[in-house]
Amino acid sequence: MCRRLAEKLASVLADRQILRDPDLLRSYESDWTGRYQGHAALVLLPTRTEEVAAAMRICHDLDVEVVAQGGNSGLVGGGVPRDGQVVMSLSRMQNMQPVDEAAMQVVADAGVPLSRLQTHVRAHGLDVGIDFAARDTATLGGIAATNAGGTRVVRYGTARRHIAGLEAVLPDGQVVTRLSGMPKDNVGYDLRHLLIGSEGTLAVITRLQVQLHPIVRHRATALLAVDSLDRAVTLTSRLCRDLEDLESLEVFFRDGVELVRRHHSLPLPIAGDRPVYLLVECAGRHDPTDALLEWLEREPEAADAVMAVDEKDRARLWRYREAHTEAINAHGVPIKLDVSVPLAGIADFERRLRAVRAASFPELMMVLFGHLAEGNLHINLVGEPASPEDAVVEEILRLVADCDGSIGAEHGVGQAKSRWITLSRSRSEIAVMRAVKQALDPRGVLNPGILFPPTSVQA
Ligand code: S2G
Ligand code: ZN
Repeated sequence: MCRRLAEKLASVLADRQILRDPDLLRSYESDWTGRYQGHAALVLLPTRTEEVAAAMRICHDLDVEVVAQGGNSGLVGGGVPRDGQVVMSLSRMQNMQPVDEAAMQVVADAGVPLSRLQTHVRAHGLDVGIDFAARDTATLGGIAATNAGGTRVVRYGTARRHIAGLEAVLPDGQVVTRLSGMPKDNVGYDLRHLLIGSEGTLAVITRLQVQLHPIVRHRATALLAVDSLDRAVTLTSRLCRDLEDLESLEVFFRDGVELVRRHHSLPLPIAGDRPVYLLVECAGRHDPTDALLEWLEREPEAADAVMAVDEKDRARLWRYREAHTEAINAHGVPIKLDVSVPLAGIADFERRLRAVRAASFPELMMVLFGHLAEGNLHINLVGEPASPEDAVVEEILRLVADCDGSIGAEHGVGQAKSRWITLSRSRSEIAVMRAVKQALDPRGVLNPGILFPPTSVQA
């Protein structure tokens, strides 16, 4: 099969676009945390949609499974092969069209890293409403496939709100293109929204039309230290109510700060040893500093706060938040669970989660951080669990469900949480999702084992 497959693929791709050498395959076979490893039969490096379509058609006709991969910055094992799939890497698809200033949109290939797009559009006085620490590696295709969030969701929403159109290759090689970009283009089902968040299970997204917004050049950033997540939630509600230029509201805790401080030899961000930190950033066309400063001065709960005095100081404060991932990974390969809980119940969830850890897996270090305004916590567990990892994951995800939360917030479901989707989706919802998968990918060649539970697990 492999020889016949390689021969057919050689008729549509150049030899340098078909990787076979195990040493060359390796970086595509493991996710960046090292937690998800697999084996690729081949890695394909198409440079444009037509090549993806031709290669997809060949794989489909030979019943060869395909995993689409962007920057391989995923966190749930959704973009790495399991056992002999072909990896369709979009990393060579990096074309960006000129910015459409009238519509404030731009069409870009799926393999463009977020930071490249940001540079491209900022030169035109426009910006992307999505941002997060992995901006140099995460690509537009993966951002769409997982409906990524990041640190500006409180103001601009998740990826779904920023994709005005897309082009994708269906499992049988057909190309669907909807790049009209018009705000009102309602003719039947919206394939764009069906594919956003589908984690490469329905189609390979190859181009995106990104909705931009006028760049905001003035930023004011403050770090608050508070005594509990309850207090942080109270402040969050007030900040969202009072500050029209609020753009980021990030929460992290004493233990994560300690890890970052040790990893980077940093001082305490604020004098004193407080359990919870809230990073607040406002951004506007006019300087929001005074508004934020006045709010801090009149808010009695914000007694312990520092304001960034300049760009360098702003970056200093953000580092305590953005360095969490790397500091955790330096400590060991984490079990990462990205969940959402209704804001009103998130403090109670945190207490119960810490109690579960203490009772069920005290041997694991647990670091929490995330995007508080949307109730999104990133749960990181590091160490050798005494019980099977699945048992640890299941106990936490069942607690999330018990707190009316969602087991998937912004990283996708991937391999990591597929067996537990019934905790956040009803059987009828899963039946509809399976029907859509069956309709678009009847041979099941696209990203099998992702999103849906293994058939052994009835869901
Ligand atoms: C974040 C990505 C990294 C992680 O930093 O907001 O979504 O470690 C995360 O979960
Ligand atoms: Zn996040």
